[in-house]
Amino acid sequence: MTERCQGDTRPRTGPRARTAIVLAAAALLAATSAAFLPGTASAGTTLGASAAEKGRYFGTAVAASRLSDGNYTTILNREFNSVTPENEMKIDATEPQQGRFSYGAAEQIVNHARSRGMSVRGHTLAWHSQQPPWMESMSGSALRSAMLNHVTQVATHFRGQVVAWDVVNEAFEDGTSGARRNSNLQRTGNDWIEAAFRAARTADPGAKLCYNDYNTDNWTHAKTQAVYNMVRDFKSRGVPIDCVGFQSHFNNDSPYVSNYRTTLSSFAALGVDVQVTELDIQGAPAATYRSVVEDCLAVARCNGVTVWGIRDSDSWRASQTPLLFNSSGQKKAAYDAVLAALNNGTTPTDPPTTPPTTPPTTPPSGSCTATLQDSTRWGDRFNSQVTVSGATNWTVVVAVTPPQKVSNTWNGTPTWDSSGNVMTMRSNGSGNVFGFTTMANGTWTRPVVRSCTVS
Ligand code: 9MR
Repeated sequence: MTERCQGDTRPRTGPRARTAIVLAAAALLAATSAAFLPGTASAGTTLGASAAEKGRYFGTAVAASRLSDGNYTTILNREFNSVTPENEMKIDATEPQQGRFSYGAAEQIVNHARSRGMSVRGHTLAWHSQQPPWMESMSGSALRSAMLNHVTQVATHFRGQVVAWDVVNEAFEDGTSGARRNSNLQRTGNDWIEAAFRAARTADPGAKLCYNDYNTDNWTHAKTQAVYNMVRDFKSRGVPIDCVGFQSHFNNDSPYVSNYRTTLSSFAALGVDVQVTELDIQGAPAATYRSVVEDCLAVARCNGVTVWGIRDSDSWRASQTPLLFNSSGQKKAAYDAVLAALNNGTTPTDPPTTPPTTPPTTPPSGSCTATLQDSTRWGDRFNSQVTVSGATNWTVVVAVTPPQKVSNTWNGTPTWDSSGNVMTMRSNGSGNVFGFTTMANGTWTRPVVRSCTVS
């Protein structure tokens, strides 16, 4: 029998209801256990939780102006575990006058996300578009210095809060030339991109640094090949690049193609992570959404998928109804397809290895008990799940061993101590099983539950 703790506000129930609850709990436990056996289907019920069980994130672009819309934030908080500010971190927003930085709207999104355990993608530090007027009219070495100062200031301001930065956005020409886009930044010298990456690395050494672009999905296209060659060159010369973002705005003129998976895996083979950064698909066909997610899951270094908005009415291409929720916030068929793909997904190019065989740890408890179990393990990271019994409003403290880092959590609200190694996870109404992904960074020590208390 489960001990009832002080602060346990569960309603007391009669014998029949108790039997039903016990049966339901047993079924849930069976489903949950199955979910964490490598290679089997899992039972996540939201995009973020299901993606996290696969060691991935599922994100969305967020507009600060919509955070006061309850329908919008309900879906955001329920479904997503990563956010990208849609416009609030761009150059015109963060440095409207030269040397005068403005972070209010970006911070609103960052705080909303991080206080709920969501990670943040930073978008974008250097771009030919959405430049403030003062920058648009600059050129030469003055522009180069201003651009590098911008990268340094913004990346420094958000240091430690952004897991991945789109350092440079859309620097290549469309069409068949494979050339760099002719922009004021490009005219400062061909090395402007690598200069931006080096400045970003110095400013925030802990963030992944990405190159991000559109129409780079089709492996046979000149633009895709041009970006690939740049990344290969950067890797060979030690330019600090960690990831490539594929915006993936698909429509009738620029459709999804089946070689998309080849594109993702070919870039990953260069030694960079890949991320689907701005996904939307004209008409939101369920099958295409499913394919995109399956392609990401098939590539071990595909970290996650971000859709470019929540409801169709939030989209920059609203008339194409390209998103997962309709304008009233209801789930579309594409949503179900994405969730199913996430729950069915395996990582065939990087099969999980056998989890450590040490028995589950049951630490001494105060008024509740938290049991940590190993689940899926990949080449660079592993998942753990913690089952809490004895309380619904619990707080569990878990520690990982440096240089391990927790990269993702689900079914709880985490906060961190200053070292970043001790996570305090609080219940958020998602039940009594929470999970997290630990980046091993070469150390495979099991995380340890330090305490379980009733909040
Ligand atoms: O969704 C963004 C929209 O609100 C802005 O008006 C537009 C201005 O350029 O930028 C949109 O986001 C773009 C993103 O930053 C980069 N890739 C293309 C996106 C869609 O235009």
